[in-house]
Amino acid sequence: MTVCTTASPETAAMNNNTSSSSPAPAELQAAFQAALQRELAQSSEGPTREALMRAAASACRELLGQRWATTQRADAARGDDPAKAPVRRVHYLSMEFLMGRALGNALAALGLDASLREAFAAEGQNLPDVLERESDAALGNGGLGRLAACFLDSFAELGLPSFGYGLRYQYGMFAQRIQDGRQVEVPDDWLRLGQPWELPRPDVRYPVGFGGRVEVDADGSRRWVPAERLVAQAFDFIVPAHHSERVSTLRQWHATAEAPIDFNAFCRGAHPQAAKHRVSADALNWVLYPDDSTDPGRELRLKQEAFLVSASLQDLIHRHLREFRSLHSLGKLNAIHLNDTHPALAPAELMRLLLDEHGMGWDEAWAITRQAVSYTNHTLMPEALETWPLQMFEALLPRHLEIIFEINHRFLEQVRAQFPGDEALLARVSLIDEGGHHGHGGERRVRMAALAIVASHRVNGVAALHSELMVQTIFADYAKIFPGRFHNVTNGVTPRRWLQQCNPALSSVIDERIGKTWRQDLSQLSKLKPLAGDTALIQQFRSVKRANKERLAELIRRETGIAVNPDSLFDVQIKRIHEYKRQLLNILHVIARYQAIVANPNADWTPRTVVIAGKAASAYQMAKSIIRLAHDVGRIVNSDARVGDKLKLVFMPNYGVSLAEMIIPAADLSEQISTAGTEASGTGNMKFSLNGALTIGTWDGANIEMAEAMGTENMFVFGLKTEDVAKMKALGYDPRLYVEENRALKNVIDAIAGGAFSGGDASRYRQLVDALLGRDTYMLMADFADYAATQSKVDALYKDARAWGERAVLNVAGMGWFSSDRTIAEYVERVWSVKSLG
Ligand code: 26V
Repeated sequence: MTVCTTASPETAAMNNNTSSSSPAPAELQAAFQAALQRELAQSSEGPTREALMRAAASACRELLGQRWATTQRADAARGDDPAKAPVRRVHYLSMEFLMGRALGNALAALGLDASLREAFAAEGQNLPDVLERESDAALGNGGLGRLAACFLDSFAELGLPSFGYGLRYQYGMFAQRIQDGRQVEVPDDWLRLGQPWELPRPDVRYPVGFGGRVEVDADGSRRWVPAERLVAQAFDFIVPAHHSERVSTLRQWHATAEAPIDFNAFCRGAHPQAAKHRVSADALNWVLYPDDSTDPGRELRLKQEAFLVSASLQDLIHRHLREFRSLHSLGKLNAIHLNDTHPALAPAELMRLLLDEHGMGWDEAWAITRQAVSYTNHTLMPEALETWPLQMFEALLPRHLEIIFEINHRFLEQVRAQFPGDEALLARVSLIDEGGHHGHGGERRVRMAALAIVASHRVNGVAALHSELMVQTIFADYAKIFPGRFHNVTNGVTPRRWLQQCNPALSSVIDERIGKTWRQDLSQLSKLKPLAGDTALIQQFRSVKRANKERLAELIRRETGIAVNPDSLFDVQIKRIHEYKRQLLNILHVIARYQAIVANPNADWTPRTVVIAGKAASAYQMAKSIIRLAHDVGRIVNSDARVGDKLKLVFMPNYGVSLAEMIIPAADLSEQISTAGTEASGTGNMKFSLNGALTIGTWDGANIEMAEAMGTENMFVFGLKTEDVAKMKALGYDPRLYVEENRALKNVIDAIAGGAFSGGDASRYRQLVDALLGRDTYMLMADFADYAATQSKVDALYKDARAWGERAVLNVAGMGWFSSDRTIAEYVERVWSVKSLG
């Protein structure tokens, strides 16, 4: 799929490439050997796996650097052909990019796996072991960050002129250790050994201010005089296309002080004082906020957001002026996309730059801003809607606040004209929450989602249900004011990482049947549908799965000491730990099954290995308690001789992109069991199906569209629907009634409450049990019976290997729609193209 062909012959050649023309192996070998010599000169350890990995990475980096320059030249020429509508350059602003490892992807994209395999063999090492030495770039929390990484892959693949913009955090997502069954967070020092991938751009630097005051000049124009000035410095991370020579760029900003040392203070011997600016700048680089459950309410986070936005937009303007000489065409030729509200200061900053620094008038600046900006919402959880205390905002960003007031004033005038007399509506939609309620102690706050919506020409959700609920619930008022602004773009995942690279054996099986083009055009997978009954194909699927399960079993043994049987059904739930995702429902089912096995050990049980992995936000006590319960239950179940292989519960520590790449190809069953209406989309769900796992899931997020694509009969769907949840809550939901009428469920709750898994300590899970029997916000009790019954259907089908295998094939065959290439093509068509501006 190529959506963007630009005018220049150079780009056409770059795009028009079905198989990537890789550099000559000799060229790479030379670059690799030179880099390896440099590595060896820096260490006395000899050619370790680390040294090989770093040498390979720097050899690739050189090649990618060349492709980067060619891509930029081609993109800069995109306006040259007057006969063609020029392509817009997309600027994807995100506080998170969860890239994972890069070397395997780069080698595959450059077509260099084979030649590096040889080079490593010459040093007595094999490719997978070397690839494993690279640390994950984990600059994201979860779904939103990983989606951004898949998008960069698709930007490159589709040849879209683009920049991803993020921050270069020194510490990414914390590493999770487990001590005595409890999560312990350890800093993720991912830059410790240097970053073989990044290209520092010392010449790309922009000033970013904070604090200070706004001055009014004699002519009435306003000028911000910041109290503190930092410098944003660019580091590029290059993402190669797999089927052309194009690349996409992730530009990450690093903060330094404008004057890193106060020389006078230094000479006085006041060293801490002399380093003050440096320390304050460095705080911005420090750490990725690991908390997606609560608004951290921290000034530093707001500074990070403002820093990202300001540096990125200055970079955009600089490039646009270089290419087109004038700012009038900025909105037409550039798209600025907000990945959730974290970069929602962008419209205010763009207005400031256009008005104050480039002397443009309000109306033109606003028209340009509206043309450029678009926004994606990624969650309906009300606690995730960002707002900032007005006082803090004003202290840090006084000029931006003035601009937001002016945007708000004009917006509310429009609403007043449209809905005369509706004062309540004005208060609800205002960009400023006047604090007339108790939520935040009555203080005034800036509503970032409101700013993002008012300033955008398009606002989307990430799956059909989510986009519908978005306009019916959290954004209902705005949808009334701006009908037509809201739409859906269902998420997708990159098939290069999430099938080709993580599951080479299954990829070969698929290649044999339908050819290799699914890597570029995932809809090709539908050709597997008529083959789903093919015994040989089912057998091949099965043996690939079996091999992947053996590999995972070995990893589980290494990491946790637990021996699991690769013939058992691998039942997997891996994602952030959150109450709405209901890992607890999964654990309750494990306990029920455990009790049933003990009561009736000779029944014909389908052996199961339940695998859970995920991180809990550090301040999220309930999520941490769920992790501990998983360990407590696992300890009892896994050591009970009466149970043996019939049931195991494994918690794999330190979930991340690389662990997911190992686990997903080995899963038989994918758990996607959020309360209906709570999971915006999910993308893990897609990765599992793509790798031939069957899904047990609720009618939620993208599960719905997946079921529709593959045939609902091929998914194990259970539980309340969104309307049921709403109705039951309205009528007064009492979870105790469900417990009283379900003997198995009652036994489970009693066992936890009585301390059966906590050495008799009845207090350990009191809060958790009270939450279930009290409000049960996510309706676990109401869904338990159907969940357990559906799990029995899973058991029954798994016994019929042929029927199971046929469905596994149908799952893969149904996943063609869920490529991030399709997602990005939709964004281009409806949000980012010149045409979409109307
Ligand atoms: C909020 C905050 C608040 C401040 C601290 C840091 C932080 C980080 C993240 C968030 C919001 C996270 C929202 C998110 O990850 N949503 C997920 O987006 C996926 C991609 O669209 C989607 O598949 C998942 O269903 C959705 O939960």
